[in-house]
Amino acid sequence: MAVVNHDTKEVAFKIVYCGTPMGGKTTNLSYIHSRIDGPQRGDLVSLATSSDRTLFFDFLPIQTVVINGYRTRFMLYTVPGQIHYNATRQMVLKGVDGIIFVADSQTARMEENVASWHTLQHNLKENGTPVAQFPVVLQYNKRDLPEIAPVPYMDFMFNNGARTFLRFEASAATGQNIFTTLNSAAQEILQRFHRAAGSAPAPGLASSLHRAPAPAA
Ligand SMILES: Nc1nc2c(ncn2[C@@H]2O[C@H](COP(=O)(O)OP(=O)(O)OP(=O)(O)O)[C@@H](O)[C@H]2O)c(=O)[nH]1
Ligand SMILES: [Mg+2]
Repeated sequence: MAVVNHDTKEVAFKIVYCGTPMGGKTTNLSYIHSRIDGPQRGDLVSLATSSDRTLFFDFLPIQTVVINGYRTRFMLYTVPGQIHYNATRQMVLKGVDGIIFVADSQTARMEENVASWHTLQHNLKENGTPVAQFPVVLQYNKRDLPEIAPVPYMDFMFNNGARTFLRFEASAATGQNIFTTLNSAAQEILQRFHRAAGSAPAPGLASSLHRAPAPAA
């Protein structure tokens, strides 16, 4: 649920990266953190185990456009993918405005992708934000690896219901479509927010997340 602060003239939205254990949720946030200009982003906070598995969540605040005089912030969170952390996932999902579901494209991970997708749908229903009516974007991650499932196969598994989700082939390791995924989720969230408020959405959000130039090779 968007948090509007009329005193500081800010509106904040919460985006949560969910998905398969080791699918690349934390790597998405690390990439975004490394490529956004300093003043536009806060610190990346990661609560992880010694082997870099997310224990509670990762958190990265980013600041984007000014809409009707209000500064817009997106609070990016990840959840732990490991099956036994579902209570934590449900806690992090409280107040969520939009979801990015990160699936691991490797053929061998398909069963875990499906289990994670079902758990997410269950959690969103419990949260009162069923997947059918909520901003959700799919990301088929790790497309840089060999032995990945064809996109039509992944669409058949995750995107063949009554609602067609926006979905992107991505690689959090190389940055392929990482900002495209984030911008699409942000657009869906803003459109929903403006529909509810009866106002016009801001144009061109996609260009408002300024990417720092790629580091020299
Ligand atoms: N080749 C490749 N490796 C990736 C990609 N994204 C993530 N990885 C690797 O996959 C492993 C797991 O990535 P994480 O970002 O920690 O995955 P996670 O979804 O946050 O995992 P949990 O927090 O345990 O659920 C790490 O070794 C990453 O470097 C990708 O697009 N391509
Ligand atoms: Mg993680």
